[in-house]
Amino acid sequence: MKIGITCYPTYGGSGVVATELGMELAARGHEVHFVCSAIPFRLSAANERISYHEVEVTSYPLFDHPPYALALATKMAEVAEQASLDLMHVHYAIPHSVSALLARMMAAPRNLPFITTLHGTDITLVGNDRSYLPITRFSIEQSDGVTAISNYLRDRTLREFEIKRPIEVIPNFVNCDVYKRSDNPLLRARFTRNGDPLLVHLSNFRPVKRITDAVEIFALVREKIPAKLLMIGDGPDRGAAEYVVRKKRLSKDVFFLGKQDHVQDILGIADLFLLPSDEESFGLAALEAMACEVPVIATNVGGVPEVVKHGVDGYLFQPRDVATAAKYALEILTRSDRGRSMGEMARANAQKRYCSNDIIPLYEAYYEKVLNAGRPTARSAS
Ligand code: GMT
Repeated sequence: MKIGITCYPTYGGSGVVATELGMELAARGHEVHFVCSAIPFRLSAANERISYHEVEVTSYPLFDHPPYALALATKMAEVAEQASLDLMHVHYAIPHSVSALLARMMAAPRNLPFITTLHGTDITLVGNDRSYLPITRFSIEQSDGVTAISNYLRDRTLREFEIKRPIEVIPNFVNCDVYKRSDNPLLRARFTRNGDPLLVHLSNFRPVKRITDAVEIFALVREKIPAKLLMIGDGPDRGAAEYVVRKKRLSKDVFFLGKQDHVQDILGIADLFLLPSDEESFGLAALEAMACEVPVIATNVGGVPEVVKHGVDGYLFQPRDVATAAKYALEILTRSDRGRSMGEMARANAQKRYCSNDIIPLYEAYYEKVLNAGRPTARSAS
């Protein structure tokens, strides 16, 4: 198949999923065209079946806001024509599904179906802003196929947007051959020389991630045992988290590593993953940690309980209850095996339910289903 993929290229879960999906599809023989405003940050162009088409958004003094959605629609239609795309697959509804809808109309009479994958904040935050709700609902209704990355997100979208069409759940995935335990002693020695436990957090540091809570949890752990915290990522709340670190005199114990390309290397040496978000429709970073045999302590919100089983892969706690999270963290880290058996269980569960080898074929089958539904014979038969 020839597949166009659009996503936000910046540090964020939806871009990661779209990029990993494109690379997995190319490895399985499909031709993949990324149509984005910049190269997605995890995209390695090692595969000849992957191309990248940049959306150039020109500005003009008259425009308060450069018209990204229109430039994107134009580029999608152009790429569809030049590369004879079979379909477009857009990640994050706003504004990508609206652009794909325009591109489908521009491409007519050529058939250019599009699939929208909902990731979370496109529904839970942006889509619920009254001004965005009608157009988000419209573009979801108009999509040729819609997927959501958890049951929670599907149910919430159907309920809050009063959507009547079916939404297929295709969960996020992890490449279990790439994300695995590495126990790299040299890398570990960069952060801890005497075997102290390593806690880790990974996100885009937006307010919804509550990264100051990650530091607060660590501070409570650090009061009881020596330990280090690795903060991977960057974003608006980094300054606030650095302030808490300084205030609690933890500067020697907390490392802000910035945006990292190969997060699996760091996850692979960690002992515990912290995900204290206020809202999380899946929690991809937690799954990546689990695949690396790292137990997870996460908030009991959104789709997280579908991924992390309380008492099995780690523990769940109520948002902002840092004391309970710290208690769970200490319970794991002070065990004689420092949570290794829980980590092994976490990997086994990640492998059983979320390996790319099992999830990518679900996308392929869904593409086929959408393509078949759009073929003239199928239309006249229905
Ligand atoms: O977490 C973010 O704010 C980024 C956001 C995105 O769309 O880039 O992440 C969402 O999509 C991820 C990938 O499907 C999910 O794992 C995250 O749970 C989801 N974030 C939220 O729901 C807050």
